[in-house]
Amino acid sequence: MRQNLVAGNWKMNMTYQDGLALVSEITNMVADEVTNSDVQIVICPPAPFLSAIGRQLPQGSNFHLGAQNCHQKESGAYTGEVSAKMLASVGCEYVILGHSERRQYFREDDELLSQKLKAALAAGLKPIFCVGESLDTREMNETNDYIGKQLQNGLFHLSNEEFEQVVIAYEPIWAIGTGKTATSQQAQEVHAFIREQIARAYDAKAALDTTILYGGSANAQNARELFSQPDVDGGLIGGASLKSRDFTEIIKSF
Ligand code: 3PY
Repeated sequence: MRQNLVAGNWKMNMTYQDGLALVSEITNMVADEVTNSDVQIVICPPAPFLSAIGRQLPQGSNFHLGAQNCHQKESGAYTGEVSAKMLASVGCEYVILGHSERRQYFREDDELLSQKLKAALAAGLKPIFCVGESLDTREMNETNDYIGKQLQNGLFHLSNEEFEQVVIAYEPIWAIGTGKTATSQQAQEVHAFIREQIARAYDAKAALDTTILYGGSANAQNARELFSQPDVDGGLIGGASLKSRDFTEIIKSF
């Protein structure tokens, strides 16, 4: 179901103690706003803190726990890896898949991401599936082609029922960790394009019902403008999710 959603992607930041302190600040600062609104908040800490952070989130509230990655197999001899089933067993409801940092540094391609999506869905997790173009691709006017292929090859193999569980995040690579943000108009154009592609691959209802987040240096200053766009349903937040004041301002930006 389409909903306003803000997810904090901590990436490989924070110690256990800092993470607990941050979550306690966030939940205290926005307890009332979150209870009285329909915005969903997903906290995605590093894997070792998931269980403890999950216990700290107010139960039965709009706060949810998410992971930053999962392995494609359910279990086995894959030293150092974490399966979707394990994530679900510690209370995760969401998992980020296909973040450009994983595509770039860990060579995750459409084929692998397709397997990870299936594994996440089989474990009952909701994937937050990331797509986004490089600066070169944008400057060559190939953004739509590029994102269309990422969707087609990585995501649209899912059945209608599986696809209903998916959140999409548009994260232009040139805006990640660079301090550059897409203008609200650039974000809106790509989000509208993604919705059109969903309508073609599935149907108009699926397109209307899908939550599409913007990510890439979204912050307390630009969130309101971005979230006011008709096809932007919230944000996948990097650096600004590590500061309670910034993250809570973003949560209040709808
Ligand atoms: C960023 O905003 O830097 C992100 O990559 C969010 O996932």
